[in-house]
Amino acid sequence: MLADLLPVPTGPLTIPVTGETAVRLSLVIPTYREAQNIEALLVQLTRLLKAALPGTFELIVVDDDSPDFTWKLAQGLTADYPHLRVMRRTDERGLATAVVRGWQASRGQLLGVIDGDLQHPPENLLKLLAAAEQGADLAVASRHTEGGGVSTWRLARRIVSRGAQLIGLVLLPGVVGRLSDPMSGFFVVRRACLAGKPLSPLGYKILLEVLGRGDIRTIREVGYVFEERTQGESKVTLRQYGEYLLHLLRLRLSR
Ligand SMILES: Nc1nc2c(ncn2[C@@H]2O[C@H](COP(=O)(O)OP(=O)(O)OP(=O)(O)O)[C@@H](O)[C@H]2O)c(=O)[nH]1
Ligand SMILES: [Mg+2]
Repeated sequence: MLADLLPVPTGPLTIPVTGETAVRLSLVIPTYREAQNIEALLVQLTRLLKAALPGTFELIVVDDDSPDFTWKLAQGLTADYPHLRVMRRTDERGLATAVVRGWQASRGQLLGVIDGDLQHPPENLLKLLAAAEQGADLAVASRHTEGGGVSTWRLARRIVSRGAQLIGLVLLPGVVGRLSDPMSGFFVVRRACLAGKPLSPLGYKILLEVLGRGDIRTIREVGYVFEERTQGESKVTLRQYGEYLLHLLRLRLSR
């Protein structure tokens, strides 16, 4: 039988009540029009995590009512995948808030996020988990540390990406300067570092919100290569750059 869709949660991110804490990792996969990728990704993640964390992980797809029915495809797998939960949002949109809603609905001691388009190689998750097990509050997959890279990005995109990081460094040095890849969308964080914090991100960069509002003491970075998309389309437009600047300003004003 298929599982029901998860209701969209409201209220703060809480520490799960005792009994439910058996979930070690809740990994959120934000999706918008990823019908061509979602099944392959869920198959790979399931294989990997069944071996690494048998019975103690959950995958949470948070889809913004994709016209290609990504949410429905994911829901179709729930009969075989009891560790999979699916949320379909219709009243709110945006990558970063999707991640927060997924975490709010989750039960894990560790909270993670990975893109739904296979650009984040799933096997790197094991290195992130190892870093968390060794005590890191936040373990980030980084393109700019040893072993990291951006495959075949054009020069223009590299410059824009680094330029955005520089602006972040000027506006929020204490946040953006804490690691080599503050724009990463692939990381694992201890739930206790975020519980009770007012998370209200804007745009794409959920990691900025985690760094800016969380109680993060130790950070580990793990190098990975950001792969090219082979299926589906990027959703990045100029709008995301504008939202990034507003997000930086909002975080700066809240400090
Ligand atoms: N729920 C939700 N997911 C989104 C939204 N926008 C993007 N995503 C998902 O977030 C992930 C990253 O988005 P992409 O558009 O691939 O952005 P990117 O990987 O940073 O950039 P590219 O290299 O251009 O693909 C993918 O899984 C998208 O489907 C959104 O508004 N809502
Ligand atoms: Mg992508």
